[in-house]
Order: sequence, then C-alpha cells, then structure tokens
Amino acid sequence: MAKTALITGATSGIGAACARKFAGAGYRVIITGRREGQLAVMAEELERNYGVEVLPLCFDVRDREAVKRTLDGLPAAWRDIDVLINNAGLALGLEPEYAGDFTDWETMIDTNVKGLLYMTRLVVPGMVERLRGHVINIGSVAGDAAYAGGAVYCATKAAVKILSDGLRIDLAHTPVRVTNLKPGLVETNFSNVRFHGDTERASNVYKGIQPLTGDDIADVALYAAQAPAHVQIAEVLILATHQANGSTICRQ
Ligand code: NDP
Ligand code: 8X3
Repeated sequence: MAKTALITGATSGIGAACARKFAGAGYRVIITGRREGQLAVMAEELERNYGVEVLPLCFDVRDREAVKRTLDGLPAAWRDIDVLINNAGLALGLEPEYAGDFTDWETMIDTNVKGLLYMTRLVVPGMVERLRGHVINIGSVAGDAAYAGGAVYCATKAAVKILSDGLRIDLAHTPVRVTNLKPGLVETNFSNVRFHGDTERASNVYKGIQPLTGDDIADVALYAAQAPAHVQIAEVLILATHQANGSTICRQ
C-alpha cells in the first residue's frame, strides 16, 4: 500500500510544493490549511496530475480542539501517517522587538510553535506504535540567529530547531526519524503575509537575488523521507547561492 504524508499549510508555497512532490512520488497525501476553497483546488490538481488519493482537511493549527477533533476523526484508511510535514507557519511584521505588535507575536508563536507541537503530539504516538514514521519540520535559517526586526519570528524558528532536537532524542529508541529543514529566502506568499498584503514591499525581498522556490525545499524533504531506513537526515540548511545567512544577502 502507498505511504501516507500529512502536510500542514499545503494551500501555498513550500507546503503546496511538498504536496505535489510527495504525490508525484506516489504518496497518498493529507493536505491541510485554513482555506477550504484552496484546499479543494489543490486536491483536484493532485488527484488529476498524479492519480493519488488525497484527503483535504480544513482547520487552524492554532486551535488545539480543532486539531484534536480532526485527527481523532481521521477515517480508518487515513490513520497510518508515515510522514508528517509540519510546515504551516508565518512571519508577521519587521518591527524592532521593542515596538512589535502583540497580536502579530501571538499569532507567530501560536502557529509556528504551539501548532507544530499540537500536530506532533497527536500524530507521533501512532508512528511509535507502528514502529514507522518520519517528522519533517520546516524551520528556517532565521532560527540560527536573529536579524533586525525578526526577533520573534527568529525565536519561533529557534524553537522549531530545539523541538526537533528534543523529539529526535525522545524517539531515538524507535525507528521514527526527525528532520529539521532550514530554508533561507524562498519566494512564496510568505512576504505578502509578513507585510500584511503590501505586495510591493514583499516583492522587494526577492529583488536582485535568485531566491529558492518551494520546489527546491520539497526536493530535500522528499530526499530525507526516501533515505534508507538507517539514515536520519537530522538537519539541513538550504540557502540561495547568494545568501550566506539570515542577514547576509548579496544582491546584484
Ligand atoms: P506561504 O504563506 O506561501 O504558506 C504558508 C502556509 O501555512 C499556507 O498554506 C497557510 O495556509 C498555512 N498556514 C498559516 N497559518 C496557518 C494556521 N494558523 N493554520 C493552518 N495553516 C496555516 O509561506 P511559505 O510556504 O513560505 O511558508 C511555509 C513555512 O516555511 C513556514 O513555516 C515558514 O515559516 C517557513 N519558511 C519560509 C521561508 C520563506 O522564505 N518563504 C524560509 C524559511 C522557512 P492557509 O492560509 O490556507 O491557512
Ligand atoms: C524565512 C526566511 O530569512 O525571511 O524563514 O526569515 S527569512
């Protein structure tokens, strides 16, 4: 039977690219996000292009009860999740830490940290029971060091690194693997969201440099998932060629 991958935030960007990449490799995919219409469009595209089974699930990863209700209510045929890609996440704002917006902070922490934890807590026990599974967290270069105006976002991605490391330690006695992928600049809807819909400001983020694409990250996720069972790709930093770290970007 084909393996099953659950991808959070599969309605856009890196998550959508992972859904396509894993479906293309023959995985059945559970795609999640908050936008029901977009999930339906993705599901139809994946079924049509790759001929795989798709289960779209609409919920907000910040809503612990909704996450639990949805995962507890998974149809029997979809319960055995082989790969969990904790991708749903966002940055909001680029203000100095002493001037940031409380609501933006709470949204980032609730989504990037608490949402990832809810998913992990509810999916991983089944993996341990079945002695099979892989958690791929989408961290960031932003988790390696702070950059100007990014402190809270960077802190959430530093948390993703530590939560990945902790989970790997707690699962070391099992065959379940944990990977933390740390992309640099990837051109997606990320900056539009960060700048609250200011598309001009968002497009400037990718000016003068060839950024990564969602596909570039999905390639690495699939590689990690398909590595032989004794190989655990623990962490990968993926940068555009002209980016050296979170704050060193060489623009032409
Ligand atoms: P996008 O904005 O294109 O995609 C974000 C996805 O997350 C969407 O599918 C969105 O779905 C989903 N999402 C956001 N909030 C929630 C929520 N509360 N509940 C459920 N789903 C949610 O951005 P990216 O693809 O770039 O971002 C994906 C991940 O990659 C994030 O964790 C981001 O931090 C990380 N990342 C991005 C980088 C970049 O440069 N783009 C670099 C490094 C890491 P919907 O709106 O339907 O809910
Ligand atoms: C997203 C990459 O550098 O914009 O995590 O924070 S960055």
